[in-house]
Amino acid sequence: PVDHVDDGQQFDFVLVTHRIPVHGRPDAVAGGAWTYSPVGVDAILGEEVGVRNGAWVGWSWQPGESVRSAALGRVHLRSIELSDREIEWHKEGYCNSTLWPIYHDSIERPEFHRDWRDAHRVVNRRYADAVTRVAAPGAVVWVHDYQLQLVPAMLRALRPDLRIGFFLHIAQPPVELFGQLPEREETLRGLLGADLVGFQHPRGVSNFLRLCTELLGLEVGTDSVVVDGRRVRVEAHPISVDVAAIEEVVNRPRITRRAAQIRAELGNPRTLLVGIDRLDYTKGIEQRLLAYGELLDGGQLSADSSAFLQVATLSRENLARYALLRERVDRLAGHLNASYGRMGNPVVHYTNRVLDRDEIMALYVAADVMVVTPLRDGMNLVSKEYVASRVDNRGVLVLSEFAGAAHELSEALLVNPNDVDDLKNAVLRAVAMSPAEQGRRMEVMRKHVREHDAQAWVDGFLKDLG
Ligand code: GDG
Repeated sequence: PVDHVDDGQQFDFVLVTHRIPVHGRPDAVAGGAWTYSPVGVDAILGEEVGVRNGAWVGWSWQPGESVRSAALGRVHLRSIELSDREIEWHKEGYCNSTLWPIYHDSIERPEFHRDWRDAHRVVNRRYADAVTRVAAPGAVVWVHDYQLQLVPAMLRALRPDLRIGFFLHIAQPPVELFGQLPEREETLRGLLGADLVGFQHPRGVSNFLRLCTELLGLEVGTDSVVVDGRRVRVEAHPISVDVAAIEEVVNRPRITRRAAQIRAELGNPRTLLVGIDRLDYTKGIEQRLLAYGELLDGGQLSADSSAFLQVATLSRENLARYALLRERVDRLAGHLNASYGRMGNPVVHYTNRVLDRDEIMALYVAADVMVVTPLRDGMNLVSKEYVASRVDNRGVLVLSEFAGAAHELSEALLVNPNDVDDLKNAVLRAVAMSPAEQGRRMEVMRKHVREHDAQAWVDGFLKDLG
């Protein structure tokens, strides 16, 4: 729980994300407090805000709240309010139904509505205004992700004294896709308000530079763009996971016991394949289940020797295409169980529940093969978390070449998830892989994520932002 403060204080470091990691209502019962609960990347970012005695600005996911400030130790939270209409038009509309599909290969068709765009502009402006109130002269401001791409330029216009960084968590599309966006120029100009624009993958950098030339006619170098006489740096800063924290958790006896218990509950299959994703059409959940089904069908795998456990936490449930996806995956899992499972012993274990962090870690420990097959993914932290969790250097990662992580985790079995045969072959190779080969591959990948962990990502970005 956090205390409320609203003291007009200003800060030398301001982190800006669409949401701040709190729940509860600051003005409600329960002691009138938010609960501040950052996990994963949020925890690392929160530590950085604390170390720098900074402020964190974002939406608290609470409609119509009245208290907007709180402090947890040295983390000062400042919340942005969004109306129900803005949640519908800016978040569910523009962010999740216009931008998200375009930035994911238009797997699902993007929708364009001027009302959504207008709400999006208003909301971005609200974030920029909130930052100007808490940023001290010359402060460093780090803005995150696709929901807030207009903020850097708005901030620069309001406060040219600020040092502004922007990081995009999803993949920057090439001109052939990005060019569909009616607000393509406005979006690029929004980002160019920053001093440093960071992407997950070198291809994000080259796509962005090409967009600046082709759509804005700007002069670009290999890692910068000149705009209005200013040089904007454009760099790849692949995000990562807190390897030390993950290693600490998976080494706890309670987690190893739970991992063994999970395997026992699933009938101690010789090979346990696991997938963990938000239920999103970009994650390739259907593709991997189809491939697994064909392997059962062809007799290359059996329900006696293998089991598939898929965690697909519900997300964006208000949107029709996510509801339809849920129905399709439900049907597919049901079909596989009806065809290949036995009474009381399903072959696909499928849940939409949000599991707690320890349970996710136990699943990583339990998984012989981690199947990560997105059709497009900025990075994909699940693949890096799995690698970080394999302290015994065992286990195989099957990874889509369309995840940003494939650029770094080259010792994974890389697949094209649109190619069912390729997926099937990779799964069979994973199942049959010798412990020696598993160890050799996992060791290389573990070394990489240890040397490039989440703290290194934060430090690298902020050092270059200067
Ligand atoms: C976006 C980009 C980029 C999942 N289920 C549960 C749970 N999780 C956790 C995982 C992981 C995180 O959620 C998912 O991260 P991903 O990176 O895989 O995917 P997105 O949500 O799409 O994230 C992505 C990322 O931003 C960061 O830049 O990598 O490309 O799309 O940490 O462990 N955690 C808990 N219960 C669950 O049921 N506790």
